[in-house]
Amino acid sequence: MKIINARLRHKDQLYTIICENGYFTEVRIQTDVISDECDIDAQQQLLCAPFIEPHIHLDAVLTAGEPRWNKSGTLFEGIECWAERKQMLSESDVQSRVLKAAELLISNGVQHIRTHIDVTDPNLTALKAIAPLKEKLLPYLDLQIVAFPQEGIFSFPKGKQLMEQALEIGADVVGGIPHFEFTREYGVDSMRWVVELAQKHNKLVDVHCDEIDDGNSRFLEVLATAALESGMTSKVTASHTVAMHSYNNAYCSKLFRLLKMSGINFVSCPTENTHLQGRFDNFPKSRGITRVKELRNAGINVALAQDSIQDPWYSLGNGKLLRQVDFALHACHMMGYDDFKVALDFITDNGAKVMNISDSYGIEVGKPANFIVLNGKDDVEVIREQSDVIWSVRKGEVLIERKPSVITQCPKLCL
Ligand code: 17E
Ligand code: FE2
Repeated sequence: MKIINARLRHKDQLYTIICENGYFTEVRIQTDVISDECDIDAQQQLLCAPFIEPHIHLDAVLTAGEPRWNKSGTLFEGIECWAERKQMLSESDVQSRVLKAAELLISNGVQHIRTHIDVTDPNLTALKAIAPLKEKLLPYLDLQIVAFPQEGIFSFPKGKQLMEQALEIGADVVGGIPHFEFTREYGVDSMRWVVELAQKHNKLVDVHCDEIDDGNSRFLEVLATAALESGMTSKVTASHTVAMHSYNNAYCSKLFRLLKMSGINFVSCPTENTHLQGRFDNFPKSRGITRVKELRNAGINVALAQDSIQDPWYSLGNGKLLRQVDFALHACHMMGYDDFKVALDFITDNGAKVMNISDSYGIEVGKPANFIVLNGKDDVEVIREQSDVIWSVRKGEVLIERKPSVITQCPKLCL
């Protein structure tokens, strides 16, 4: 496959790119625009590595309103609604919804997904339905599965056994939810247990950590310490961490030293948590987003994610990661030109670090020929215009191709 006139991130020149047998074999600078024979003429638009969705609950997609709507808009009512919907799961119900969501994500340029699957179910119905889809979806995307204990590990009957069973069935990542455990002690113990379990089975860790507007929810320090002392470091991710929004600055300043030393990653879900958090506040209401800008400026890896596609927690999920970037830039005061220039890192390279796939991710000779072409020339234009994905190519094969929308009538006002 030959691609011409491609613009790469942070580069001034145009490029010709050759892929053979599913890998990039040449990434060559052009001196000018060319019109050679080719498979894709990128027409001077941005070609970059595929988008990454590093945090989504695929078991719950497309269930909003079933069997009832989350009226309070809180995380906790969402968990109650889901506990009722969970009783109704079957293999075909789960698989058909997951495949619909996967199509939506693929059509929006995503090729790598980390999904949290609830394992607080004695039958593990969702996990058993989704584990075989990893193989089926491989031509289109890579799927990492987190064994996610939605109702707790220490606070749910046979919680530990279910987590262990989930790893046997095919989970790649060990999850946790310390702020939802019955007691602080359970939460602390669960963090140590999760890291030990992951080490024992050579798995990654991704914890829903401190997803609560309680400035006293401090399980992040326990997780980061376990990551540091176990040597698991960047194999560990802390998701949500919204309590950090409510931490006092003196504590947060001390905490950041540990976070840097630990090497752990962060995932923030800005639209979801702005919707779910602040629900117990009077005015002013907290935004419920972790300190994305401050973490990034401290050199800590932060990726952005959607969390939900039309589920009991959030009903407007649409598979478009550019929306998350747009939202985070606004809500986290990242509106400087320097912020814009690297904005796509949040849904590309940073997500790859979370998923521990950086070695095989990116536009470089020798790496798998996975890429997207966007209808915009750089990070700034793509974010501002919320550009469409024009092509998505995987292992040198076209997955999607889209015609950019064309205006057929518009008043001419220019001089
Ligand atoms: N479960 C949870 O604990 N938190 C969330 N944000 C979602 C599910 C979507
Ligand atoms: Fe989540």
